[in-house]
Amino acid sequence: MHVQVGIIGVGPAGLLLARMLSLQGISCVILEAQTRAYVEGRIRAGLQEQGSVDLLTEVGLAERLHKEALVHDAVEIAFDGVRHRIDLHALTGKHVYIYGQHEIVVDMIAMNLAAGVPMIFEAEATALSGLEGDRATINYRHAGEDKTLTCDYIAGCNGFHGLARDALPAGIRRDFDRVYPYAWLGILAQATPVTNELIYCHHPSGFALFSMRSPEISRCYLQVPPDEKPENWSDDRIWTELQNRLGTKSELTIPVGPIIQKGVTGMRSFVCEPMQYGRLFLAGDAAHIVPPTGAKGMNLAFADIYVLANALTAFYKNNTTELLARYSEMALKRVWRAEYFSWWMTSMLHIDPTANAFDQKRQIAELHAVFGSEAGQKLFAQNYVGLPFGM
Ligand code: RFL
Ligand code: PHB
Repeated sequence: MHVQVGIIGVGPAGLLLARMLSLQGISCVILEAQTRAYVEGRIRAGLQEQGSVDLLTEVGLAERLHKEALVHDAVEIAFDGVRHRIDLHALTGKHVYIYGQHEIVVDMIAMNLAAGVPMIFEAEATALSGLEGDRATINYRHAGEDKTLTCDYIAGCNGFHGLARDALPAGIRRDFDRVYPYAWLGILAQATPVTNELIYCHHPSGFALFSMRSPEISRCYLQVPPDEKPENWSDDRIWTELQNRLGTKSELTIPVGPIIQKGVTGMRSFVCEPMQYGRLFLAGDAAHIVPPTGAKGMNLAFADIYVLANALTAFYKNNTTELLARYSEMALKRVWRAEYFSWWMTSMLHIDPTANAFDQKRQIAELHAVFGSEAGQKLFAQNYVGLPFGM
């Protein structure tokens, strides 16, 4: 089988690319190692930037999102026992949206299938070749058989633990990496969110985040050691610690309810450069990872795809390879801004177990400097709501 673009991975990146290409009449196939039920049930991101929602709306993928998403004007940052409300909309004119990544994935799979985009589940890409030649090949395994797909271009949208990045020759590829000395214990609970906005907490016992998926479902996170086991955290212990980290001076009492999911996520920053080699283009987590604090991972995947889909469209419609040749440079500019912001927000709000007394005092002073001034709040807000796509 030959297609113009072979896409590896039914995640947000691969699904948006398939949608944008199919709207332009560019043929593509998506290969996915997992089952449809698995990818549709994978609980991950919750916060969409305005730019992501605008793009999803433009390509007809946001009908249900606009009915069900919670539209937020502000977030709260709690430190030194006090909650500070950051009015994102007043500071930037933009909103952020709460709508689960898996819901977007459900919507995008349905729309792509309805548009006739072939999607092969339980098809694991095993090798890429011909990247320097006239056509590229993806070898994959499906239903117990080895198969091949040839294509003009390959989009490696296969997430962090995938093979696409490894197809870049060692002499060309450069990795930039930082692993943080803490992780997040994330829970999903049948409990009313403590307020109707997100609260990010800096607390001597560690960071906490109060988020949500709906007015009935809370999504909360606690900073834990990197090797923490979720089994060490009973429901009681989780709720007690969440209440503790919300701060003793807070008048809020957290509504508790059954915890329906819990898991530990490691925290790292990672960038692979370049994001393109020959006929292979990397997008989303396949090329870069951010710690989840700034809620940037999926939004960054969409921003990459915006650049890549436009470059592929320019090639197939106008026969120009200029944008394709500049893909890596253009995408990386925004990637590094999001990497910087995610690192900054993470470093400001978490307790670093290696920090000394000076570092601890300096961290509190930084929080006052940023959130106690309008200039600081504005810098935070502009980055948090998301930089423009295609900047
Ligand atoms: P994905 O979603 O990992 O999809 C990659 C897909 O590729 C498949 N795959 C293969 N298929 C075929 N052959 C192979 N060899 C393959 N290898 C892999 C995989 O099965 C998978 O289906 O990558 P993509 O599309 O780049 O999307 C990235 C996002 O998923 C990720 O950045 C976000 O979830 C990060 N993230 C957040 N991002 C936000 O923008 N806002 C948030 O609020 C937010 N919160 C979060 C998050 C991530 C979290 N965790 C669990 C890491 C909160 C958490 C806790
Ligand atoms: C989430 O709801 O999962 C979420 C929200 C904001 C973040 C990270 C995760 O910064």
